Amino acid sequence: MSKISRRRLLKAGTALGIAGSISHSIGKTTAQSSPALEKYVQPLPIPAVRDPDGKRKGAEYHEVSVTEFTQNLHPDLPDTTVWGFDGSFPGPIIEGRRNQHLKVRYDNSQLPSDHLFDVDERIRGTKPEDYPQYDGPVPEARTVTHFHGLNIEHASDGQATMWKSPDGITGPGFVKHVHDIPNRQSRCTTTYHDHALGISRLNVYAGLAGFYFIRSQVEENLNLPSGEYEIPLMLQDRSFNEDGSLYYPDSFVANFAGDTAVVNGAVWPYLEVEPRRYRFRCINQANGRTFNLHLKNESGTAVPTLYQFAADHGFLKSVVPLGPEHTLKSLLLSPFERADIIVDFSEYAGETFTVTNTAEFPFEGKNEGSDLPEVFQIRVADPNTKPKDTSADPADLALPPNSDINKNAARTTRHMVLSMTMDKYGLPLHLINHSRFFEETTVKPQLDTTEIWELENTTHHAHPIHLHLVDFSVIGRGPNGTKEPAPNEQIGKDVVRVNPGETVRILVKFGDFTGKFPFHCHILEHEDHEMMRPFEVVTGNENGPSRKSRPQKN
Ligand SMILES: [Cu+2]
Repeated sequence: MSKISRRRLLKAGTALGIAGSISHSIGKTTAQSSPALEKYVQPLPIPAVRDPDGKRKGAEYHEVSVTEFTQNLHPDLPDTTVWGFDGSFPGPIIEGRRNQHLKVRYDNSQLPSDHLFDVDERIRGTKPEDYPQYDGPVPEARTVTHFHGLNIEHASDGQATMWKSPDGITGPGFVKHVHDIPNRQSRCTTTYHDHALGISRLNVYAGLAGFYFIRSQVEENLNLPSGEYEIPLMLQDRSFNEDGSLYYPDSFVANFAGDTAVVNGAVWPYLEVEPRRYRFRCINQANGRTFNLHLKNESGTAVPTLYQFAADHGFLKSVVPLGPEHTLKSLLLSPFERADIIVDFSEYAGETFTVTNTAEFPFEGKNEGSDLPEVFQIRVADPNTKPKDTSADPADLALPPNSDINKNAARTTRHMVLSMTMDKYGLPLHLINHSRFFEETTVKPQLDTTEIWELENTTHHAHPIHLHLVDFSVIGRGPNGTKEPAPNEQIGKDVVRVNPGETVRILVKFGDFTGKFPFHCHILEHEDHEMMRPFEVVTGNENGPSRKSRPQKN
């Protein structure tokens, strides 16, 4: 399979006078239909856990390549040119242990200098004049890898202006090559993914994402299903051209979703399980699509309960059962939200479950049905002898106490308005407090203080709002921010869904590091087009040195 992408061929074709079709849709795009691909004909791939490349200053050290390569995503689809980490899409699992330092460097020097997709220069961050006090070049291909949800110093955060091009040009925010990760925080399932200003949507869609786990003794003491019974699930959507290449619109669209489900880099895969308990680490890693997941028994009978014990970080207050017999019927994940769940298949030998999706796109909080109604399939084996399963019963799993954020400690309340307008090109422009990314930093929490942020959504679509550096509690939602949040989103969050017409109230403690960090919508098309703002954690004099972080309880 040629490494030349369709887009590069089209560019050449246009130069020769052959017109390529260009979509100028500004709303939701359905311009492209992927080839029809048979569902559930290939097994779910499980990403490998990455071995460290050695040690540096006592910390395990990883040096991860960022390259372009081809990978087969479905047996009936020609190989797809993607970008990925260590030559795989998604990248390998990088594992940290709580309170043990890890150092990671990303090497993108072998990446092509032209992008896999068209870079729309109307979007901020794609040209030198977009940056304040910067007159260097802004190459088309640039990457910077962010570790999502980590309690980490500014310089290691992998922020939007810290990008680097394959030939070594660095963005104005670039500080250092090696990310220093202290892992001084609770266990979590999270992700490392691209965050380059103005092209994050393109880089992540090209494939730049992988799992990051923090494991802890506290978690291991719970006796959860482990080893081959612990399954990571990275949920994405993609669209394809007939030649197998990824389809993404040539011009900016504010809402784009693929028409094909991709899980762990495979189109509509199936997973074979034994009739026993499994743990699933779920992340919605789609650019902009929300998933509202249900199990459907193909024989029309009952389905097992999904027992959720963690959201983005740490542990929930207690296990939350999800399913048709419970208060919460489904697992709702907006982009980059996570869920750790246990499912017991022991009573379902020989049965097949389809994982279905009822979230509309773009998501409006209605759950009225999806254009992508199926995601993957789970087939339970029917062996002669029942497998031995000594893992804990999720129905009465006692979860470790969380170091809850004290609501009474909040001294500052900030109101943030999520709004939509049009930019000078007529493109939909989503903003936070009517401000763009490079405007003055006005949000300056004091180190070691707790704040309440009120996120008011005045637009017609839901926005998943993410804060770097911290995890937070969700203390209210609904029209006035006073409705109790669902039990599986109350604590341990770093992304929160804000539905249209809602005000979501979050409780945030700025505990460990000073410095500048972004908060943004995690719909990548919105984030790329200005729905991102900075906050700066300051000490009394605003310029105090970055303080060492302290271990947390679990
Ligand atoms: Cu948004």
